[in-house]
Amino acid sequence: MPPLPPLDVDLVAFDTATQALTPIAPGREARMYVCGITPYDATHIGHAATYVVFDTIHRFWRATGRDVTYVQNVTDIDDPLLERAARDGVDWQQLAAFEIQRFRDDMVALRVLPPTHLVGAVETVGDAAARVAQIRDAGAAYEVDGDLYFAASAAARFGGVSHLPAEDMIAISAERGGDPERPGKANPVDPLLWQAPREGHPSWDSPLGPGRPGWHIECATIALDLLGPGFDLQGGGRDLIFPHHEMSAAQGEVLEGWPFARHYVHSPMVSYDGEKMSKSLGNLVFVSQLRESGVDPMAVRLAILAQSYREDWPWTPQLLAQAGARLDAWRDALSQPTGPSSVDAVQALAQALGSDLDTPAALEVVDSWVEEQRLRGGDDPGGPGLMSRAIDAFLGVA
Ligand code: 5CA
Ligand code: ZN
Repeated sequence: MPPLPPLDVDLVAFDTATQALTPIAPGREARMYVCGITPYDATHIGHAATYVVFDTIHRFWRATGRDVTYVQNVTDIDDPLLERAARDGVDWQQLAAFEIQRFRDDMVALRVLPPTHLVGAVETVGDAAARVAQIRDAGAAYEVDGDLYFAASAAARFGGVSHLPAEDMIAISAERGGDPERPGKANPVDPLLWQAPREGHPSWDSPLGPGRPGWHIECATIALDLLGPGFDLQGGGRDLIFPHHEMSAAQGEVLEGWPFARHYVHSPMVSYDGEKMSKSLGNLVFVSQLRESGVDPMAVRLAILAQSYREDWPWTPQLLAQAGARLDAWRDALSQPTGPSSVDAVQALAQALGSDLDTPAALEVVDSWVEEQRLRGGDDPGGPGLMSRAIDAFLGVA
């Protein structure tokens, strides 16, 4: 992070759980958990947009003088990963390792600051098993044909993240990894905590017997073990509100008390060709492909930052063209030896980001300074330098 003068601004953002604008981590320290990739295919613009949103929060905290602990997982064992590896006749661990490296290269190119801890589910199977045992000992688990399920009703605040009616929960869980139809469950939405070994699937030995952890307990375990309960922000795309973040929060409540996270912030879904960009639909624009075709990753980042995190948005080639033109104009203005003073503009930039992470407004603050430089110039020798450092620190644009 390039040095900046002290800026006394807090972050206010929209909390999914309270459905209200809320100050997040106004103290000296911030603890954030963001759900990471399932590494069976390349990073697409939707993933990139999600990690840029949370990187902008990460950068905001660092640029305003906070200590940040940022944890992100990698779902490096999961059914879609095993299916893709089987389809392509490759080892699932090699596929995961390859895609994790490609993801990291994409993030470096987009200047997404690395999390403090990037943790694979495979590395923490033992920890997850210990958490499953703790939930079972608390009386919040039950068995169905050898598999262990979480009794969501054991958490008094269950429902407090998504606020969905029961019938919507059932429908959505069927689409997102759940098994509401399975006979023998206490509640159709209850998720797997520990899955007994399946034919042809990897499994691990544990005090619970052999098997592997369910998806939600993996993230709850990593968040609780590395951040502790009541961490400041649980993040991820909006597609994770239910069941993933609802279930992690409920398991966290049973394990360590409420709240699992103080706040829940969700990034919008990026669509392409009229539908959510997703690996299962195949309507994808990959960051790595754009890079290989010579696109400046900073233009990709600016195209993402030009969108509000509060609304879903469509990716289009025009967005990239507009971002490229903006980038050229900024670089031109910033490469001059002098310019207008940028002290007030940098304050306004921080203010815009603090006010519900208003990245479009933050870009317009820079645009105004750039336009002033183009039309009238200025004689402040520190103007372009301070502006460059603020753009680098807050927006991650070089
Ligand atoms: N491994 C799990 C989280 S523990 C997972 O959802 N992986 S993922 O690879 O499917 O998605 C990685 C991140 O990108 C998640 O935060 C997800 O919410 C987000 N994401 C997925 N598709 C899109 C999209 N089209 N637009 C924006 N964000 C997306
Ligand atoms: Zn997760």
